[in-house]
Amino acid sequence: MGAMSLIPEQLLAQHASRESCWIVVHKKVYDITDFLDEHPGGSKIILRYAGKDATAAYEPIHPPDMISSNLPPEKHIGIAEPSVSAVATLQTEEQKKRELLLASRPPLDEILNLHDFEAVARATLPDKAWAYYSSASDDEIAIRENRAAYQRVWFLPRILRDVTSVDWSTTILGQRSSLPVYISATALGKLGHPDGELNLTRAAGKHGIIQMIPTLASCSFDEIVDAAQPKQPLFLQLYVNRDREVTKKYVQHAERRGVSGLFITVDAPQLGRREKDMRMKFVDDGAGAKVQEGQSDVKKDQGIARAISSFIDPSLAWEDIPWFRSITKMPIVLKGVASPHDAILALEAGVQGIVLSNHGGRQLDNARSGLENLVDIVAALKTRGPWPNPNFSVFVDGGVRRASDVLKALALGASAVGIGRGFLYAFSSYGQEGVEKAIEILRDEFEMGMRLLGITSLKELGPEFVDASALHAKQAPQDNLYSATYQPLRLAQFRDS
Ligand code: 173
Repeated sequence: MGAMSLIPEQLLAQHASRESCWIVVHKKVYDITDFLDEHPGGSKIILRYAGKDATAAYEPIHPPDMISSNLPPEKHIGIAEPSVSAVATLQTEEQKKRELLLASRPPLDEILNLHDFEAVARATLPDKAWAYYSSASDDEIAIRENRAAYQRVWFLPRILRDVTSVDWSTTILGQRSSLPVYISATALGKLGHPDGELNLTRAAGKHGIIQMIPTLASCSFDEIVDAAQPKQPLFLQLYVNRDREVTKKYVQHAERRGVSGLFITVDAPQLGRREKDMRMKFVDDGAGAKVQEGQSDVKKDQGIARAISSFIDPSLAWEDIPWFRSITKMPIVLKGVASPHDAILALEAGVQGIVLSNHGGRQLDNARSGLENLVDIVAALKTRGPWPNPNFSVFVDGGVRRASDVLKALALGASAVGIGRGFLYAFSSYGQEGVEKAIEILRDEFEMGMRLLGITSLKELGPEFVDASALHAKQAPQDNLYSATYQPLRLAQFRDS
């Protein structure tokens, strides 16, 4: 059959089994029978779409050209008759429910802070998307501590300084930014909104802030860069492939397209266990019942992220850093540093910066917050040369919801701060407009925060503006799973009379 054959519904229906499995993606028909057992998400999920249009399920979690460029040409069967996709565009019950919820969401001008976006996202996102975005690892102690850490830092504002005009703009790795905030990489944007990461690109371009493009975006790298304005600065987050040629091509392509910073993720040699995400998979597939039937399929309980992360190279090591230096002139930043020892190694390795992060609490649980680590890491860096060091930036992410959080991190030595989920929830709830609103809210908060601190420029910030003496005095968030099963001891009992 030639690549342009028109495939009718009846023919597709004859290839709807494990023995012969055709699926439709973006109107094209593919024979994926031989690939079923290699699918990182398991064969079962594909078989659900055997002989049908799988576009809606495929789209959020695969780059657009993944199937067409990886499947050999002889498996490209043809084009589906229009009637096939028409059936697929009928709304599912979940989509209908979501649309109703979206119709009654608060109007944007009633959204006052980044928490509001999170509340709307929680109420309106499909369960699977919310589980994937919101989940963190193990007992979710680290994600909650990220937030709590900011509340243990207190301000020491100055008074009677002329704060008529206040400027919260800065430069990040040499690029202008209207806020000391960048959009941190988060994967799979189309789970939240049909335009996915492009919502971020467009809003960032309009308001002069910098987006870090995720390796595992739903939109392709080029779609994102094409959506940017001329000269709009962009960074790239990198998951390093086991096949270094793939990584080299990707990085050099990004540099040619004008990306101005490479953030190599170094805290994810294996993905953390995000149990909200994993449990969603059980519910969805009825996998519990399968286990009782004695079938085992190692892939079924992994959750979305684990299923698509098998390409990430766990052998990545300090010895690889010179290679990255040799393939690109972009500034290199290591994302996911926690220890002062590693901060010093990074400085000595000649990279241009580090992100103090526990990956939004999604990797090692109980890994300390970036904010708390900032204090110790700045102290360690000060022993190794001038501070602030114009050639070595320290960024922080995790738990940031307000400009006051950012001001605390800057006072303690951060160059800028990353926000991931905050912007993700903004576009999941309101698309590009939501992201723009989030940026405007932060801008208002910066204006007020700086005036009340008594500063007119971010350069004036320093440790004297905060009391961080309680920062190390952690009280771990509640261990909820343990609490739910713990049976309290009982005291001596009186006899029944
Ligand atoms: O935090 C994540 O979910 C993440 O970084 C990731 C990694 C691999 C695949 C998808 C997401």
